[in-house]
Amino acid sequence: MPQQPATDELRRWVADQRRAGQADAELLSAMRAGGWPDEAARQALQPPPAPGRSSAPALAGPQGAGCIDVDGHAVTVLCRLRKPDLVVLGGLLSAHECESLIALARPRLARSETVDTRTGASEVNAARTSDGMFFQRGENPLCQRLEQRIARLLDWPVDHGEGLQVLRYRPGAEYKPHYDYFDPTHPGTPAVLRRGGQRVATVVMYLNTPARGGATVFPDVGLEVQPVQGHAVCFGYAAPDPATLSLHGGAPIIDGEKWVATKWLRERRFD
Ligand code: PD2
Ligand code: ZN
Repeated sequence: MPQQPATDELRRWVADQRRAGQADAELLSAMRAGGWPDEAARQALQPPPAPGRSSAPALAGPQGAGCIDVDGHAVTVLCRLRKPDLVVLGGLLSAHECESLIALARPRLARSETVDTRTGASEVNAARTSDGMFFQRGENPLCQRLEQRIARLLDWPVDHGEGLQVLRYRPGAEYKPHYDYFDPTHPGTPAVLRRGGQRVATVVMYLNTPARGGATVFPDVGLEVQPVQGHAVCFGYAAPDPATLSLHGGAPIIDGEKWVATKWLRERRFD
């Protein structure tokens, strides 16, 4: 929990300033200069969570220890952490589902792009040397089934999720440490947030077991999750803030290939 959450009054002030044409980066500086803690200032720039729903899926909560039945599919909890809010799951996908997703994605791979939050445009990024593609949400029965499973497991609506992304890493390819949320101080972020709001959680699903290398790493806490076919690492970040310790990356592949599917969850409907 934040030490001092954004108050309604602070949110009203932000709304007034935005109407007056102030950019979020300026508002953030003004709040910091006014003595607001970083987390409260960043929160005030985000829409408040919908009533009855927390701002991110609860992953490391007390519920669902051991083996979880998700619509007849057995998923095992292999590891839980509270900071970052993270679980490692076994058997989220069957081997057949992994192979099918790879077969559907392979012909559509292109050099991976990331969103440049200064412009809102996608561009090739040297920090990410994989090939990738996006499925539309619900594009085929397999995507629908996996989206439904993730929604049930994390208790987060299907329509709050982006379409599945598939990445292939070849030897030497990596994804340098980064945050998956959009940086609220970047000028292009408000445009990106108009569609679905912030990202609040990530599910990285391993579609194969690489021969060597390719762990998903969390440098702030020294955690390395080894990719194993069908396993997944899910982590939440209730605020777009480094204090969530959600910094993570894909370590270089040393031998063989690594295939993952990533699902990002948004705070609101993503249409
Ligand atoms: O492939 C991974 O391990 C990885 C690491 C960091 C994937 C992502 N980020 C991502 O898709 O955001
Ligand atoms: Zn990531």
